This record gives sequence, C-alpha cells and structure tokens, in this order.
Amino acid sequence: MHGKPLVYLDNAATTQKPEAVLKVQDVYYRQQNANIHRGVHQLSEIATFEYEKARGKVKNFINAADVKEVLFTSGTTAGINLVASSFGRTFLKAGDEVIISAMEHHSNIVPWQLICEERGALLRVIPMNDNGELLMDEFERMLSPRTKFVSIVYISNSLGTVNPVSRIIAAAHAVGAKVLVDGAQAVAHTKVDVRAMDCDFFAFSGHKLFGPTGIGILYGKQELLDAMRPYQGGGDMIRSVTFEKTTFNDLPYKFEAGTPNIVGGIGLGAAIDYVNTIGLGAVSAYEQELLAYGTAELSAVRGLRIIGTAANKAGVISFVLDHAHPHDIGTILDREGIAIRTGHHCTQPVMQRFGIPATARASISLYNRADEFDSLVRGLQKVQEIFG
Ligand code: C6P
Repeated sequence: MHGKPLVYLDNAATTQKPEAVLKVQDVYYRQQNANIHRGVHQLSEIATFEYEKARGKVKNFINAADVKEVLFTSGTTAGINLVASSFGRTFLKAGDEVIISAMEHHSNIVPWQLICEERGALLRVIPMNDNGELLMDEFERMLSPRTKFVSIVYISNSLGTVNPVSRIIAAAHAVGAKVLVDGAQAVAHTKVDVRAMDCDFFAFSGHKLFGPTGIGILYGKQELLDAMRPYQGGGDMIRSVTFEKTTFNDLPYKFEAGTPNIVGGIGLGAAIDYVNTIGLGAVSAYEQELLAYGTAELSAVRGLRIIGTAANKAGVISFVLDHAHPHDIGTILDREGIAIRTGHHCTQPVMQRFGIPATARASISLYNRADEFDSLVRGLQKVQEIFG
C-alpha cells in the first residue's frame, strides 16, 4: 500500500481470506452452480449438498444440538434484526423490558429500539466503568419478571472487552428472560459452545471469520424458533400457499426466505475448516500474547491513551493520541501501509461514555505478528512529528 508492505490491523472490520475459501467459491461457480432445494436435476442436488454440508460444519463449530437451529443469514446485523423483529412480534408486549449494554454495536441497539417502540416495551442499558467493564451488580438489580430479553455483545468491537456472557445468561434465565449473544467479534478469537453457554440465540458474520461477506449465522434454540413468527415471507420458507392461508416450512428453512447466498455458505464452511485446522485454542493463546505485546508497545507512546482497559480483553486496542484526531492518525498511518480503523466503530454511545469523538483502533488476527506493532509505533511517531 503506497509502496509499503501492508500491515493489516483492521481485522475487527473484516478478515483477509485464506486460499481454501477462495478455491471453494471458484469451484462452486465453475462446477456446482445451481439453485438449491428446488431442482430435481443433479447439479441442484450437488449445490444443495454442498450448502447443507456447510451448515453441518457450522453446527459442529458452535456445538448446536441440531442443524435446524443453524440459520443462514447475511450477517450479524441480519441475525439480530431477525430476532428483534420475530421474537419481539411474537412475545413482547407493553410494559415488558429489554436489556442491552452500554457497549453495544449499533446493530444491537437500533433493532431493539425499533421493536420496543412498536410493542410499547422499555429498553434498558447496563452501564460500564471507566475500564469498559459492565457493572454486573447494576445489571443484576435491573432484572425482574418484566425482563423479557437480554441482548449482549460477547466481545466489544470498540473496547475489546470480553463480557461474562455465561453469568449474564444464567442471571437472565433466572427471571425467565431469553438471551441473544452478539458473537461478531468472538468467533475468530475464542471457542464458542452455544450449549455450554446456554444462550438462546447467537449471531455472527462469516466475513470476520475468514469467510466471504454477505453470509452469517443465527443460532437459535429450536423451541423458540418453532414458536416465533417468520421474519420474511417468500420462496423456500413455506410448505403450502393459497390466497387464503400459508403454512410454513420446517426449521431452519422457515427463516430462510428466497434464494440464499449459496456460495457464501460454502465459503463459510471452508473458513471453518481452516480455523479448525489451526485450532481456536492455539489462536486464542497466540493472540493474547500479541495483545499483551501491542498493549505494552502502544502504552509506551508519549501522549497515547488506550480506551478499553478491561481485565479480560481480546482482539482490539482502541486509543487516542494527544493533539491528533483519530482520522488524521488513520490517514498518516495509511501512507505507511498500515491499515487501522478510525471513527466511532458503530458504537457512538461508547464514544459518548468516554467523552471522545472517535478512537483509532488496531485489531488483530491470527496472521498478525509482533513486528507489525513495531511498525505501528513507528507510524505513530511520524504522526507526532507532524502534530507535535
Ligand atoms: N463491526 C467493526 O469494524 P455485520 O456488519 O453485520 O457483519 O456486523 C455487525 C456487527 C455487530 N456486532 C459487533 C460487535 C460488530 O463488531 C459488528 C461489525 C465492524 O467493528 C464493522 S462496523
């Protein structure tokens, strides 16, 4: 980039794609391309087989009980909107409460605002401390029989905080509330076991897990998905249609209206194979070392303040620098070949909480190296030469 070797530290936005993911997509379009679940011809059977095989890989990857609980979506955002809309329209009523946290991505705020407004429910927010850790006592005090839903981010994209999701889920279940975990930033960094966690829903995006864009997963417990209204109507989600009455297809198809992103699903399957070959245990251990190294290096930069200093962190180092706006930092680093993200990271309430307009954010993946943080620090020294 700009004649320099790329230092890619924007993995929370999206990850780079391994050869194996590119290969299966190429093979699909050259040799297997057909619509799925519809054709009696062999090509359609092959495409259907490959797509459903990928669903099976996702099921094993997150340890769902059944493929019926694994819905293909276009990404985390679509998964959360599906739950807010469909669970909300089925179960939420006036006076109910939905709880989210102060560090949610906009895609885990706005869908809940919309449905709460529609149903006359109240949206409540778990506050956090100056390190970017949720105030769990406050959360536990908020819970009551009115609480119908808790929707919480597993790993914050702007702070890096790893939230105690198992504790949150157990406390919510104790008052009869259901829980969605936004796993967008979790799946590439830590082993996810939806049954051990006991979440009711879990959403993530393929593109943050080395897969293609436009594909994602919503896990949901079967009894809840069975009870929920469909989200969208169209092909594949029906059993029979007349002008008087429509009956719906079985799970997972009830929530998969229309021709899906077939190649995306197959690509996500290949991405999961790739991650499994390396092992998330090894990934997590390596990334924790990298995070510690990067945190120490950046902390030593004059005038730099890290935003998000939770005891339990993963993947992300957000920071501000005296005298330089994050956008200027990002632009100068870009000239050095260093890709980071700057801005509010779709978490404006986090910026408001810390009284800052934006941060610069370095986010890591398994292919990053310690020396890339050395390059980042040299880049920041250039920023300081310019801004004093
Ligand atoms: N965060 C980031 O740079 P989609 O866009 O649907 O793939 O993912 C949305 C989303 C939901 N929750 C969390 C915690 C996220 O981090 C994201 C995406 C990117 O931080 C793009 S804004």
